[in-house]
Amino acid sequence: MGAGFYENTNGVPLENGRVHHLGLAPGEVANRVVSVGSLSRATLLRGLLDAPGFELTSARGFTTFTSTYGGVPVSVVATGMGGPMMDFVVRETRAVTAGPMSFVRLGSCGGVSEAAAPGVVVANTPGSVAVSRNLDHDFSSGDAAGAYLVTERPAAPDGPLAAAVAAALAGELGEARVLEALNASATSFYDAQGRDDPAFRDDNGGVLSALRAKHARVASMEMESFTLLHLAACCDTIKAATCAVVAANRITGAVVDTDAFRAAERASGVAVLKAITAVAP
Ligand code: R1P
Ligand code: URA
Repeated sequence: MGAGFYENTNGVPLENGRVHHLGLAPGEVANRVVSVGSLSRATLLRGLLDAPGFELTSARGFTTFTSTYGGVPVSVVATGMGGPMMDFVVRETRAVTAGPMSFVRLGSCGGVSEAAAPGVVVANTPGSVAVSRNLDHDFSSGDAAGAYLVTERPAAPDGPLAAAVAAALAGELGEARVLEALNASATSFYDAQGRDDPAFRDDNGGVLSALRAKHARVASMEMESFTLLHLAACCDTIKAATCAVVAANRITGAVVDTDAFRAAERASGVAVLKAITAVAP
């Protein structure tokens, strides 16, 4: 009989000793993980590590780089987009490591307060709420009330790790370019972030104003931070913190210059690597 497709179908499935979606085996991912959305940002951060080190792209498109920064083991994982992708990263890296872990997400985001100008980095010391399309809403009714759900309680980061990230960002970018504020993670780049798409009935014209009315400290919107912070809060052995570079301001319509965005990603990458390697997992 041939080997099964994978083992442990009711837990974290393993395929030849490797987690099924990230493709990693024990020893290939560090206890400190910097999570980024895009492969280009992961590659930029890999270039900041002490040496190129281990590299794996899984069949499902997750790329992991593992090496050291200042002599401390660290991995950079290209997560892809959305909460479910972050869920794979957190659970499957947890499954193939031993001992405490720490995660810092360095993302990009939309600015949803005037202060979150393009090129500013939002450090989510207050954590993140979540915004989702309400799948029980009748999108044919013509009544937008109740079409989106905004959580009440933020998922909080680890305090010392989040403070270290904010301080390191201020050190690399200057205090004026760092905004400590609440994030909102949306289930989509489009509907739940209030973008117009006339091809679909989205009932989302009021979603950003409802979010801002409910959470006065919200300044950034992206897609993965809530899942990371929530899972860390539901696990006794994981600390997490998040931050993101503002690509565009959703209130003013201002968009970051490409070179300025790349420079902010790089400086933030240095900051995040310094912070995650300075704080014990
Ligand atoms: C959407 O363009 C993507 O950008 C943001 C969102 O969370 C989403 O993943 O983050 P990343 O730049 O880290 O991917
Ligand atoms: N990523 C998002 O999810 N939203 C934005 O507006 C920008 C980046």
